[in-house]
Amino acid sequence: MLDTLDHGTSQETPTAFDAIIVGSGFAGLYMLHKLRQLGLRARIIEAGSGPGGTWYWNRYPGARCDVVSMEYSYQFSAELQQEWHWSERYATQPEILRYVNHVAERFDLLRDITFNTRVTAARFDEETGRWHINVEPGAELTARYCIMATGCLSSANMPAIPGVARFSGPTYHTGHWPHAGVDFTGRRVGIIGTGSSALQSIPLIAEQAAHLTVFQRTATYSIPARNAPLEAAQEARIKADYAAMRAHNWQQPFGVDFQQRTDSALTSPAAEREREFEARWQRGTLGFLAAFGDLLTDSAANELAAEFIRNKIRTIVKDPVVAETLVPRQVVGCKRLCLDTNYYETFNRTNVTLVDVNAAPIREITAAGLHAGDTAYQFDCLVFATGFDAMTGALDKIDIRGRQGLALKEKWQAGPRMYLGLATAGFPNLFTISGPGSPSVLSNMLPTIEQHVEWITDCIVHVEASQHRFIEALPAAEDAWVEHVNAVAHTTLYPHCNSWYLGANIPGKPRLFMPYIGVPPYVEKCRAVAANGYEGFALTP
Ligand code: FAD
Ligand code: N01
Repeated sequence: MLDTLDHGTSQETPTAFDAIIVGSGFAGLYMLHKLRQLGLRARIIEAGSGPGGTWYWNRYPGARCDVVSMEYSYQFSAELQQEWHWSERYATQPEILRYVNHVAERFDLLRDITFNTRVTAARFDEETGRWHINVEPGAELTARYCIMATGCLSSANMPAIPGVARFSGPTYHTGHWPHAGVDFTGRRVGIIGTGSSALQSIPLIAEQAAHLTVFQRTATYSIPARNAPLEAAQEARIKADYAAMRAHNWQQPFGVDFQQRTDSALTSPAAEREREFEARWQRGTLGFLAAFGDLLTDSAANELAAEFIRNKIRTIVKDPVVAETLVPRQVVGCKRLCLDTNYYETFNRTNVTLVDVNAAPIREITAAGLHAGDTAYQFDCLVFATGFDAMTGALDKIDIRGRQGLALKEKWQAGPRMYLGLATAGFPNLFTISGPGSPSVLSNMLPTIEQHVEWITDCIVHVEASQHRFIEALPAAEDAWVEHVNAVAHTTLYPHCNSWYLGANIPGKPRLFMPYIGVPPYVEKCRAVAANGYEGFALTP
C-alpha cells in the first residue's frame, strides 16, 4: 500500500483526492477498484445518475453487445467470472447494465462515485503539481492524478440539420435514450442513420410503429447475429478454464476469438471460399472478416467478401430497387461491420420505407416532419441514430489545460496526439483509458480497458515508489507513436472510407486514423515501455 497524499479539507465534503477518475463506465469502475486497492483516495465523477457508461445511456430497443458476452466481460476477478451467468450469447443492454451494477455493488464502488455531476474543466497547476478539476454542479476538486475514463463513444453526434428545434414531436438520440423507454405503437416514425445503433433498433421499432421511414446516407454491411440463449454446456466448458480462453484471446489481433485464418481469399479455391464465408454467415460473428488473412489488407480479397454480403442482401430483400439501395459499395470493414437480427428482412415489411439521402438529401426538419428531396414527410417522432463524436468528443467537451495553460483542444487542432493512447505530452499525471492511439474500438473493449487500467495502476505505483512528482509523455515518443499508428493503419483498408475511426463523420474534424490496429503488438509495446523504466516518458523528481 502506498503512502497516500494530502486528503480532504473536511470530512463531509472532501475536495482533495489522490486521483479523480472521470466516468463510471467499465473503465472508470475498474480504475477506481484498482486505485482503492493501492490505498489511494480516488473518486469518480459521473455525469449520469448511475454507473455503466455506454450501457447506461444507450437504452434504445435492441441494444446489445456484438462480442459474445462470455468474452465481453471483466476478467480481473476469477470469482466474478465464475459467479456471473449470461443468459444470451449476446447480452441485451438491460442485462449488461445489471452486470455493471452487480460489479459496482460487489466491489463496493458506489460510495466513491459522485453521480449527476459533469467535469467541465481540468487544469494542471505546475507549482503544486496538482490537477484542479471543475465540476458542475459543485466546486473545484484537486487531485494528483486525473484519469479520463470518458469513453470513446459517449459524446452523441446531433447533425446540424436546419430546423431540428422546430419539430413538434419528440426527438430521440439512440445514445441518450429515455430510461422509461419509448412506445412507438401506432406512430409514424422517422429514423436518420443506418449504423450499428440503427441496425439494432430498426427491426424492433418497425414491429411497433404504424410506419417507419429510414433515412440512409451510407448502406451498411451486416451479418446476422444468430443470437440465442447461452448454452449451458458451452458456459460450463468456458468456465472450466476461463483463464485459458482469455490467454488465447490476448494473442488474437482484436483481442477476441474470431478464428482468424491467415491464408489468402484470392488463392483459396472459389468453392472453399464460398464455404468459409457461408459458414461464418451462418455462425453469426464479426469474425466474418477473419475468414481469410487478406480481407482487410487487399482490395481484391475484400471485394470477394463484400460481394458475398451484397448477394445475401439481394436474396433477402424482395424489392430489387430497395435491395440495391441497401447494398453497400464501400470496402467491407472500413466502417464497423454490424451484427443484426432481421435488419435487411425488415425492408420487406409494408410499413417500412427506405430513403436514400444521397438521391434525396434532407433539406430541413419542419414542425410536422422533414423535407428530403422533393418530398415532405410527416412524423410523430424522430430518431437520431447518428452516432458519436468518437474518441475525442468527450475529451473536447472538457477544458483540459496542461503545462503553461496549454489547452488540449489547441494541442489536438490537427488531430489527437497521444503516446500509446495513454498519455499526452505537456499534461503530467493525466491518463486516458482507451485514448486515441490504443486498440480501443478496434478490439474487444473490456479486456483492453482492463489492460489500460492495470498499466496505469503499475505506472502510478512506479511514480510513487520512485518518489517522483510527475510522469508525462515525451513529445518525440508521442510523435513516433502517432506516426506508427497511422503507418499501421495505412497497411490496411481501414482508411479507405469516411468512417468515424478517421473522424470523418463530424464536419470539420481533422482526419487522422485514431485507433491502433493490433492487440498483441500493442500489449507487448506497453509491457516493454514499463519494463524499460517507462521509456518515452519523463519522470520529474
Ligand atoms: P463509457 O462506457 O462510454 O463511459 C464513459 C462515462 O464517462 C459515461 O458514463 C459518461 O457519462 C462519462 N463522462 C464523459 N464525460 C464526462 C464528464 N465531462 N463528466 C462526467 N462524466 C463524464 N465494445 C465492445 O468491445 N463490444 C461491444 O459489443 C460493444 N457494444 C457497444 C454497443 C453500443 C451501443 C455502443 C455505443 C458501444 C459499444 N461498444 C462495444 C463500445 C463501448 O463503448 C465499450 O465497450 C465500453 O463500454 C466503454 O466503456 P468506457 O468506460 O471506456 O466508456
Ligand atoms: O453510429 P454510426 P452508431 N444525415 O456512426 C448517419 C458502437 N456500437 O451509433 O455512414 C444522414 O456507426 C451515418 O451515415 P454515414 C460501434 O462501435 C456497437 O450506429 O456517416 N445520416 C451512419 O449511418 C459503432 O460503430 C453496437 O454516411 C447521417 C449513422 O448516422 C459505434 O458504436 C451498437 C447524418 C451513424 O452511424 C457507433 O454506432 C451500437 C446526417 N447528417 C453502437 N449524420 C453493437 O452492436 C450521421 N448519419 C455492439
